[in-house]
Amino acid sequence: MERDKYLSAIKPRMPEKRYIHTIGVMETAISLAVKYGEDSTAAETAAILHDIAKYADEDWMRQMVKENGLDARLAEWGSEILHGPVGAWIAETEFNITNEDILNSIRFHTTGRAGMSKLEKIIYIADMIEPNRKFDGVEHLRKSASEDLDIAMKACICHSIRFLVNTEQPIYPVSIECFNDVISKYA
Ligand code: DGI
Ligand code: FE
Ligand code: FE
Repeated sequence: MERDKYLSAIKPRMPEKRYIHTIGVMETAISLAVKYGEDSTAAETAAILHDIAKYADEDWMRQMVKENGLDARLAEWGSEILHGPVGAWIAETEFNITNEDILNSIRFHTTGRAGMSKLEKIIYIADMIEPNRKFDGVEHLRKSASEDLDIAMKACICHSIRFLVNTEQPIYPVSIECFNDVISKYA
């Protein structure tokens, strides 16, 4: 089964805690896919692989970005922002995943982006609300995900941008593009 193949590929690349998080994202993404009429196998694959590059060496990731023509804006950023795009590149080159929607769901799982697909929203939201996540406001995000995918997406990106501003962290332009897109559509 593909699930077992992907799970055994990610397990040695991350600490136990991150693996447990990944299982939580997988289960949450599958249930959102069933609820909102998305392909649950695609959701499963994207969820299992979404953090595959989380513990990759930062300099190696920067090198991959350069050598493989990934978004040039990434060059200035650390592993928090690099692990999505580099993870998508690993999924494509090492696991031969060709489904662009799965690759984009991995690529944009940290920042979101303008014009996200249903699968991309599912992975972005599942990453934030999976059962092992514990932060103020997560219950509200879980409740909105049980009601409406777009309203949940808006609540999640707003939470993320608010957190970054409150903690005085630089915001990657693609995160802002996501925020602007979502608030203009779902005011
Ligand atoms: O990999 P995870 O911890 O499961 O979650 P993630 O990929 O959504 O986020 C990783 C981190 O990146 C998290 O601490 C939030 C942070 N992040 C998200 N968007 C931005 C960001 N950090 C900065 N500096 N700028 C962003 O736009
Ligand atoms: Fe991540
Ligand atoms: Fe994650």
